[in-house]
Amino acid sequence: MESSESLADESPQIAQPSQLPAGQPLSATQASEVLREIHAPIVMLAGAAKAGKTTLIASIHDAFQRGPFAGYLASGSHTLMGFEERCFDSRYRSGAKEPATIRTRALEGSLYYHLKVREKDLQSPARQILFLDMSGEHYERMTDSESEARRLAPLVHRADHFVYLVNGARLASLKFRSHTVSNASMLMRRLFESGLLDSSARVDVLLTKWDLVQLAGPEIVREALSVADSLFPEKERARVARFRITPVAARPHFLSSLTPGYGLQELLRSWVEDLPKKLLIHSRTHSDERSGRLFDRFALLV
Ligand SMILES: Nc1nc2c(ncn2[C@@H]2O[C@H](COP(=O)(O)OP(=O)(O)O)[C@@H](O)[C@H]2O)c(=O)[nH]1
Ligand SMILES: [Mg+2]
Repeated sequence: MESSESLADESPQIAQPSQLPAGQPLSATQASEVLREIHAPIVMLAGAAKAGKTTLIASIHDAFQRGPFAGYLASGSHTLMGFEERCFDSRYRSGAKEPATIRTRALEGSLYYHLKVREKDLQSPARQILFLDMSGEHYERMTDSESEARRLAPLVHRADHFVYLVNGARLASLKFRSHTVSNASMLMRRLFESGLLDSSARVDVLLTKWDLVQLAGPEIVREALSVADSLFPEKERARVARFRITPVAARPHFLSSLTPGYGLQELLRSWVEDLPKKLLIHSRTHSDERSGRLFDRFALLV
């Protein structure tokens, strides 16, 4: 089986661990080193090209430049330069009608962004989080090919939160809706059928660019919500530990009344605060009081 590192090998321009202070996004190997040190939860962002993955990460960084966000202050990042590069393009074009984000090149493979946050009252220790941004091409290939899905399996299993971005603007558009729906349901089916999402998975479906959906009118908002709801059958939702659908607008259009990072504050809190998957599995195993085996009950006593 191929390891997750093989994806990082596709990223020739990524710095080596010794160059970490450069603040560039981390490859899978570098992220493992950070993880060993800090036990940060991993938030894996999945979705077609242009769904809004990179913008989401950049908008969280941007929000922290303005002040507290989700009740946190930013207190550092190993990947500051990477964040800055992602944000630069949209800041530079702040006068433009449509904010734009530098495209995640296919060659970049899997890139991790690290963030350290602290409650704004500074009463508790800093918490850390890693976002995994992968080029949409990986997900498109995964939809078509079982072997690509297997290739990504170690990353999906390792992620504490599997976040699937559905392009809300496309969901709201008559022209693109059926294509968006069929792609999204094919990918979710592949993830369930190949066992990539199991009973320990926490899945967030984000309906991105919600500002554009709202600008299209209340009827379109209702339609987009009901299409999104029907995309993920109850039976599949019940197979994972948690399933939520949240409309978000990382970088709203200037005509929209939504504020930047709309919908992301509660999500960020939950991604930071929820027990990492590893600990969750342990705590579940240990609290299995139904087990009659003495050895299992022993685990409850220690
Ligand atoms: N109006 C609007 N545009 C957005 C929003 N989020 C992302 N975009 C735009 O959608 C395009 C694709 O975003 P990007 O983050 O590069 O998608 P990725 O390929 O999934 O990483 C860019 O032009 C973004 O500026 C949003 O919340 N509202
Ligand atoms: Mg991208």
